[in-house]
Amino acid sequence: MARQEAAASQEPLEPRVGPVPSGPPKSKPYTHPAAGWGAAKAVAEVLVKDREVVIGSLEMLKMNHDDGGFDCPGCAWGDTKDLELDLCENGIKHTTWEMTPKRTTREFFAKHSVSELFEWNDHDLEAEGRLTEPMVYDALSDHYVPISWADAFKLFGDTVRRLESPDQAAYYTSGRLGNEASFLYSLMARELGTNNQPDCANMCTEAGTRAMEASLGTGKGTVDLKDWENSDAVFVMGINTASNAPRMLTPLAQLYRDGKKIVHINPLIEAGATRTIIPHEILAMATFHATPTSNLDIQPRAAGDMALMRGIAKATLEMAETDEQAVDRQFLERYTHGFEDYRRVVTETSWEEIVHQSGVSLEEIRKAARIYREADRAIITWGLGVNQHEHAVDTIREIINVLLLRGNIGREGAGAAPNRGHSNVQGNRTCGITNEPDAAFLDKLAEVCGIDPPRTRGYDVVGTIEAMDRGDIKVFVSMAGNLALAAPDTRFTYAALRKTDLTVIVSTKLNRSHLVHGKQALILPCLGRTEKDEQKTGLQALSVEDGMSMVHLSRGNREPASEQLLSEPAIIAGLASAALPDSQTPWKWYVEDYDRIRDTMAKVLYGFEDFNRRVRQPMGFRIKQPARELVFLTPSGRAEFSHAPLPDVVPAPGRLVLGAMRSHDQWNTTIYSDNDRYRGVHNLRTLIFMNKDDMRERGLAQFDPTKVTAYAKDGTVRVLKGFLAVEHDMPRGVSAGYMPELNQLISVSDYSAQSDQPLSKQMDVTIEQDA
Ligand SMILES: Nc1nc2c(c(=O)[nH]1)N[C@H]1C(S)=C(S)[C@@H](COP(=O)(O)OP(=O)(O)OC[C@H]3O[C@@H](n4cnc5c(=O)[nH]c(N)nc54)[C@H](O)[C@@H]3O)O[C@H]1N2
Ligand SMILES: Nc1nc2c(c(=O)[nH]1)N[C@H]1C(S)=C(S)[C@@H](COP(=O)(O)OP(=O)(O)OC[C@H]3O[C@@H](n4cnc5c(=O)[nH]c(N)nc54)[C@H](O)[C@@H]3O)O[C@H]1N2
Ligand SMILES: [Mo]
Repeated sequence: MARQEAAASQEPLEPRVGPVPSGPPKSKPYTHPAAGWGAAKAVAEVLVKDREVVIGSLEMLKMNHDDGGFDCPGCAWGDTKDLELDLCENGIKHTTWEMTPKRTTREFFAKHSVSELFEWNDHDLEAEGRLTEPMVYDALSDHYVPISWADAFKLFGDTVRRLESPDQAAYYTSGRLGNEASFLYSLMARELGTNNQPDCANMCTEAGTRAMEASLGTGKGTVDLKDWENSDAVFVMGINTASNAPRMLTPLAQLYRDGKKIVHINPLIEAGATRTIIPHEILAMATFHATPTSNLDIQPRAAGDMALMRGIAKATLEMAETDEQAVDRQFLERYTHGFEDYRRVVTETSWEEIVHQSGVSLEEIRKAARIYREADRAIITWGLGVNQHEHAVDTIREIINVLLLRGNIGREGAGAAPNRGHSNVQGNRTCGITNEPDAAFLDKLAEVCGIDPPRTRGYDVVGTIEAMDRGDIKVFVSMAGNLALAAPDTRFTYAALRKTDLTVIVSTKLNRSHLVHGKQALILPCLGRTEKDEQKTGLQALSVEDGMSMVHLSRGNREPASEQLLSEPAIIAGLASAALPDSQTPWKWYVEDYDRIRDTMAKVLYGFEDFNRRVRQPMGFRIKQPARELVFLTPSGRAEFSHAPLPDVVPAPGRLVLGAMRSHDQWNTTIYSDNDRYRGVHNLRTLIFMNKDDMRERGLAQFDPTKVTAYAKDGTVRVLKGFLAVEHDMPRGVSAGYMPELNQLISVSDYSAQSDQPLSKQMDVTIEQDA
């Protein structure tokens, strides 16, 4: 499909992603603290709805614990021994979603054709419950029909072996996949001969990884939970904490109580940036005692973060002229490289430009800089509001520049804290999932596993979609996830997926990626994280790595949703054995006992020595973080200042910047309801948040239908009609709505030249009345 064609259509692509609304849309500002009773009530509603009240609450107690429970799939926040009940509403929702008693059976598939299911909304598809057995697409009847596991593996094996080149297949990973499965999956792809290993990080946190690698020589964050507790100031940039990282509220509130400072940087003032009832403090909940979580809220323009950081650096350097302690000279001399050049770049950037590009007043920038100066130990954490822009890598490097100025790396209570998304997105990469593996890793893999891994760069997410469109990728395999909806340019992505010969989707519930399929298609249902994984030598556990680099075991304790489900490692071994009949890799033997996989991983992966023993320690183990120890694996052996000029991020006259983010009641492409409680919105997902003056200027009243036109870098134009305008407290020039609905406005060509990530938060749009 030509991009122009993909762009031409004016109708919203999906009938609806969220459920059919239960009433008229409502919007009023949310005035209660985050978490607390609203959250408790929401949890109760989910548990009652899924008739899992008792089981649900018992399961929760086993989550995130050091005594053999399972890792909460809700986010990648680190676990602690002390907080008995540091759970959150959204973690509970996410887990009970997997534990639903409902089943999507062969009778269901017999009743509904794929064309019919395609017309369903995504909420209703997943609401059918857990998948129960492998299914194959039957083109004659347009239905999915049952297939045995052996035949499913054979179909994959035969198709892959017929390819002219192993590079005609791509192996996508979503961040749910455990470490052992990630290792086996990437090994399979490389033994087959391809590095086409796109993953969800290509749309999520790639920018941060690249920035930190360039600046600090490591792609991982440098702080742990102890640091969070011991910080004097935390800067939270572009994260909707109350919805997407609720467990961060606990340290934020505790720091505030201790008189420490918290600064939120976000065009929207999110609920987590006001006050919270600390989730595990039952007494606080009972007395409605809320703790503030913010000392300063800064609302920059979209993508104004780099200019704001430059401003904080400039103010800090100005203070240093009279204040000996404002910058850490000793640290700069001993551990960094390029400071003088950076100082020059900062001096040459005028205050006028900084204020204009950040959209923040000089006074506010100085206020933030003062908080930064007065903190002995500071943490900067950032999320998608920073990662998903054109100049995200430069912006995150500017964040690191600011940290370096005051030696805020490698000290307790200080550091860089990229907020991760999926619970194991960091572990996927550690264990080999990447389209750009480094030579040292491949050498080790070759030596230990006796394979000859490919050395050329494979396709990432955007590259995979474009290659499918060209006909260069004929087999698409997906381990968890829902690429059809998560990827940009929905219409183009659908067309690209439909050109393939075979799609293989390993998942727990029915989703859009099963319905937008190749000529042949397999749905392979797997065990969820809460379920018992029984293999030949007994019950197995998988390991995961949280956003603070702690690796620990996750063990399910529920009976599987169906007897036919296989674990992800078992599915990978089945696929691999069918595609690689002469393989020397002992696939089946590995699956009999995951300790065997871990023994091999210990030999291949950096920092995994003695894996089996260390992962069984009470809280697991921490992967060595060189930058934390002030060891910088950069070419100079020092932390590198970057010197990028400020990009122009001010929208052209009449244009706005549109960002696609999450509502409170969704988990990526899984939509629980059409409410966004903390932003005060009910019964509506097809909306565009705008500043009231931007609305007035366009003659838009509350809930008026809009026509949004997005202008892509390649010159194509995409139009979306009928989404309702909703007034929100945000700067002029910024607009926002929800993913995945807004993905249809993002051209596949609109990815950052720095990170290759789709520009999910920086669409260039006009918004007008839908005549
Ligand atoms: N416009 C826009 N687009 C975005 C984003 C954005 O902010 N804006 N965000 C991006 C980001 S950050 C991400 S991470 C991606 C997400 O992209 P993906 O990771 O591909 O999508 P998810 O919605 O997380 O995947 C959900 C599916 O995973 C399956 N699943 C759940 N649990 C399991 C399990 O235990 N095992 C297996 N095998 N399957 C399971 C279920 O079938 C479910 O339907 O989307 C990206 N897309
Ligand atoms: N409940 C729940 N939890 C989740 C997820 C979920 O879907 N539901 N998804 C998980 C995943 S995969 C991820 S990656 C994370 C995502 O968690 P977040 O990073 O919070 O992701 P988003 O909801 O996309 O939006 C982030 C924020 O960026 C702000 N923003 C937009 N543009 C800018 C900007 O230019 N500058 C700044 N400073 N801010 C900006 C928005 O106002 C919004 O508050 O959450 C994870 N946790
Ligand atoms: Mo993510």
